[in-house]
Amino acid sequence: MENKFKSGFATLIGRPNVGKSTLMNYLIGQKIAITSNKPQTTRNRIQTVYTSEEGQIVFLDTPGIHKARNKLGSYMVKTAERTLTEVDVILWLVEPTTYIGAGERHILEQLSRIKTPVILVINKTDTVKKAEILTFIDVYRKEMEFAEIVPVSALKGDNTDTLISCIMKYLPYGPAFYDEDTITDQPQRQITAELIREKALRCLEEEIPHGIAVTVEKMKSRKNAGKSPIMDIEATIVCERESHKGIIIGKQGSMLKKIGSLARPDIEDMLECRVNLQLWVKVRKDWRDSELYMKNFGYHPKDSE
Ligand SMILES: Nc1nc2c(ncn2[C@@H]2O[C@H](COP(=O)(O)OP(=O)(O)OP(=O)(O)O)[C@@H](O)[C@H]2O)c(=O)[nH]1
Ligand SMILES: [Mg+2]
Repeated sequence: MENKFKSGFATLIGRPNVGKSTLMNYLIGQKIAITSNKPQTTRNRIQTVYTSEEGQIVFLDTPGIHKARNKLGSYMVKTAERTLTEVDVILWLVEPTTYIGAGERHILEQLSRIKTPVILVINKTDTVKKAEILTFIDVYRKEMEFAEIVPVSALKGDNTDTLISCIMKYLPYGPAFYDEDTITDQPQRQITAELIREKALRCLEEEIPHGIAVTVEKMKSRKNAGKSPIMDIEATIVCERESHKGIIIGKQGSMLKKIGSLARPDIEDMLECRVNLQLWVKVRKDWRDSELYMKNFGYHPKDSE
């Protein structure tokens, strides 16, 4: 039995907004990566672990591959592309459409240079008619040879069992990398910052969400809280302009309050205790082009080289 166990790494890549993080969360059964309907939500590589009797898959969720417009963008794209050569199998997620745009062409070119097996995952099948899916498969099949083509809906969980079986096929036999109860390598402090950023992304419009970073300054269990522990958390939302700061704070602090009250229950679920959350807003002009600030906010440019 023991020597039949498989284990290996699978990266999720694709253009922004195709549903990589939603799919990864669904597959591991927990919300670890934040998601939103705005492109470029994920900024770092996020590692999670799926374990079954058959084997262990270590998933790498990555930032969407796009045309970078600043240092943060290049960092994100490099972070994603670097995973291609580090894994046993690549999951390339695409939208359910017959149109292959410049974004997909760029990814096809990257994939043509490597030997790692690629599973094409056509996501969001809940948004199209079943009969149409075959035409998408045909269009992509002409572009390159895929190890497998699997249509799924990350939102509804359709066909995800098939996807897991397909991934297992391409993993080598070997012992698990992590305990079976390990879910992620993300520190709680980082998930806290990300959950706050997710609510900011969801509440704010226009260009503001892209220029936001979140730092957690304090995370401390309150002493003498008795049977029902409380964590005191202080975090800062960093933005790029004074005018953005005003919008993030909102009229009499209403927007900041909204972001905080949406983030708090999620953080409480994750930490499994009550949370007292205090949010601040700070301006750091054009931080997305400053390596120093990026490093401060958890995006280490050297890591992606
Ligand atoms: N209808 C439908 N929507 C989906 C599905 N999967 C993801 N979405 C939605 O697509 C949007 C983007 O999802 P994300 O998981 O954040 O996408 P991503 O690929 O991780 O995006 P980046 O991190 O920006 O690269 C969200 O609004 C999701 O709810 C799906 O199967 N069906
Ligand atoms: Mg994502």
